[in-house]
Parts: sequence; structure tokens; C-alpha cells
Amino acid sequence: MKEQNLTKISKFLSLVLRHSPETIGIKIDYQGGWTDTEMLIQKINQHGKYHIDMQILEEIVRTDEKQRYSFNPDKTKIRANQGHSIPIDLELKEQIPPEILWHGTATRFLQEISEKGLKPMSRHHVHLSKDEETALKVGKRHGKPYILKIKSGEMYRKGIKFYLSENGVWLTEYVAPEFLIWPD
Ligand code: HQG
Repeated sequence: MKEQNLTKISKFLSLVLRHSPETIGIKIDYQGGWTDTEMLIQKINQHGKYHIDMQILEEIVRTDEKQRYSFNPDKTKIRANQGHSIPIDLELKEQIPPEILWHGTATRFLQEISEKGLKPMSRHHVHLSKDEETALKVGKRHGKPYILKIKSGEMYRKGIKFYLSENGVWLTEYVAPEFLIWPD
């Protein structure tokens, strides 16, 4: 299938698996955020916007640029690896973060962030990147990008929990202003 079409379907998958499963009438398990693969394919096809089969779904899971989705071992279930707004428990294990992590945002949010810190907004966690380049891409999604460094090592030593999603995104509940490093 053409890459462009796969991207469109992948975006639609993000919508149903992270934010709005009711769009196609499926349910996401609270525990783990999984949904039944066959049911997902059937309901997407019934909804009518896209026509997919197992082969296409496998191709998306394999090739998605950010590795947003995973199957369980026998592929009977599928989930988004992070980024949800619906209530689910991804059952992530706590991890020790690197000393510094990065967060890409937009200049228009800076005033608010400097006063209140980084909040999860509509998602479950604040999303942090392991490198500056990734943070820049994330920031550009919102407008004029701006990159902050996060004192993740210090946060961890103060007892703040960090998680790592299956696709390499660092997650934490909140970053207080004192842990933000502003560029010179
Ligand atoms: C900002 C993408 C005002 C925050 C990416 C961000 C990521 C505040 C925006 C993932 C704030 C929320 C997540 C505060 C934070 N006041 N604005 N106190 N605290 N913000 O999209 O991190 O393509 O929910 O800086 O790769 O941009 O979806 O979060 O700009 O991993 O797979 O509020 O989404 O992955 O925006 O991106 P988002 P994000 P996917």
C-alpha cells in the first residue's frame, strides 16, 4: 500500500486507540490499553472511511515512523504504546531516566510553562524526548518550536517517577519549574 495511505490510516488508528474508540464502536481494556485485533479491523471497515485487513495493520505496526503501536505476542490484541487521553493503565514499569531529557514545545506556551511547569494537558503524562532532535520535531507540531532541557536525574533522586514507553518516549506526571533548564 502507498505510504501516504498508510500514514492516513495510522493517524486514524491513533484517534481510535488513544482518544476516541467510540468513533468506530470499540472498547479499549483499561488494563494495558489493549483491544481485540479482529474486532478493530471489522469495526474500521464497517465505519467505512478506510478499508483494512490484517496485512495492512501489520504493515502499519511494523513501519510506523514512531512505532506508535504494538501487538501482543500472538497478535490477537493491539494497542497504542503511549499518548492516550482515554483512561487506561499501560502497566509501565518505573525506569531510571538519563540525567537530562528534552521537551519540545511552542513559544506561545512558554509564559505558562515558566509559571506552572510542564503539565500532561490532555494526555496521561508529560512526554519527554531522549534527544534534542526528537524534541524539536515534537515542538514543531505546535508552532514555533522551543526546546527545554529537563533535570530528570535530579527529579528522579527526589523520588519522582519516570516511565519509558515501548517506543522510547520518557513519561512523567509533572515537571515543576525548578527542574526546567532554559536555553541561554
Ligand atoms: C504544552 C507526539 C501551557 C506542552 C509526540 C505541549 C510526543 C503547556 C502541549 C507526544 C503546559 C501539549 C506528546 C502548561 C505543557 N501550560 N502549555 N503548563 N505544560 N504544555 O501534544 O509533548 O505523534 O499533548 O509543551 O511525539 O507535544 O502523537 O504533548 O506543547 O511524544 O505519537 O502543551 O505526541 O507523538 O501537547 O506531544 P501534546 P507533546 P504522536
